[in-house]
Amino acid sequence: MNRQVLLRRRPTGRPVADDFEIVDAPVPPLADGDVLRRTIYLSLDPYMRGRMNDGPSYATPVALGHVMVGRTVAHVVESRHRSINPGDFVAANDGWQSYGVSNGKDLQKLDPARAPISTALGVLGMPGLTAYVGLLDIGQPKPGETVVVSAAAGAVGSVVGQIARIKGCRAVGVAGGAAKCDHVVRELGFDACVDHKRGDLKDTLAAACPGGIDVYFDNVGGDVLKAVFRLMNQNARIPLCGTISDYNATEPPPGPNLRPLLVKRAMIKGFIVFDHNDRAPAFFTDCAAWLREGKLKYREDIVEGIDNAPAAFLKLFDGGNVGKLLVRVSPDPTRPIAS
Ligand code: NAP
Ligand code: FER
Repeated sequence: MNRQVLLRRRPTGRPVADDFEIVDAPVPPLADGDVLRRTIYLSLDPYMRGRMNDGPSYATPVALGHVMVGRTVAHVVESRHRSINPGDFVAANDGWQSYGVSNGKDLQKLDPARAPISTALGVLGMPGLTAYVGLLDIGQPKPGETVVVSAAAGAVGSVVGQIARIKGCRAVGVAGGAAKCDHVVRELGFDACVDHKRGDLKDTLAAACPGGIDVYFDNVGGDVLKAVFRLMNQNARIPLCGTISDYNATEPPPGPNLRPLLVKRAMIKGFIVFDHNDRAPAFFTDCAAWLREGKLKYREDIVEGIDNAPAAFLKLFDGGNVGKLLVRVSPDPTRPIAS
């Protein structure tokens, strides 16, 4: 049977368990050319919150009663496709379910010898590419500049700060709690990390950025963005990647004063990773090399079992995850669980 997590109801504010429904459906039969795969990892990402809403939006909402969307890493169990074979590992877009079937056009083959297959959802996947294009193409960091990134211990932010260091910048993270900040500095090698839960962000951020801020890679919006504005240098760049602090808001949050953008001739630019697929080859070459050389580290937060996906999803909004949030839907044959 195919266990699926469906969108049962559109959430108001923070999603709750009753917004989802867990069902068992039959695995669909294969037509000629089709590929059946078992999900190993499901990626949980903040954009999924937007897909749960109705109304005008950037992307088609998940229809009520349908499987929640999401990118997956899977093991091919049966294939009627010419070049995809049982035993192959693939990245797919099967969503929150334990099996997927398609004609294979949407599948990307993975080589477990090249990198752990789970990295196709994180450091070598969409979040990694987001960090790469947002920082390098939009942020345009120069050696010696100060780069600040929020959600610094997360999937995107952790890569942003490490690439900033590789490019000769001072990397300053903003993260929730002392343990995360410690991880960001000690394990990921940032120069400093400021705890946004301490409440004195204006002062702590200023102390961590004595030369001001040249690039702010914004993952959260809200109060962190407000604190950054005061510290911007002339011609600062702000790649606007996400505003997770308001994804569960029920009314529009009060906006910051934008005047410092004018005074500092700063540039703020929104971007969406899907418009930058032309950069995927360069991203993959660079990040795979940095991983092999030990210059790029990553952490994964792996939750066991698809039934736990709805509760795990909320970690993104509570700051409960360190690193890329994944659900292990079935065992990973390339990486047996240590017990
Ligand atoms: P993530 O950072 O792994 O997880 C989300 C983190 O956001 C949480 O762990 C939490 O960390 C932080 N957070 C949540 N609520 C917050 C708040 N109110 N104030 C400050 N921090 C808060 O997630 P991710 O997948 O890497 O995504 C990060 C951001 O990038 C999101 O905004 C996402 O929408 C965006 N994104 C955009 C694109 C694009 O194409 N533009 C692509 C991918 C991702 P703390 O504990 O540190 O607070
Ligand atoms: C995200 C937040 C916003 C994201 C994408 C968007 C992929 C916007 C997408 C669009 O407008 O098409 O986390 O991740």
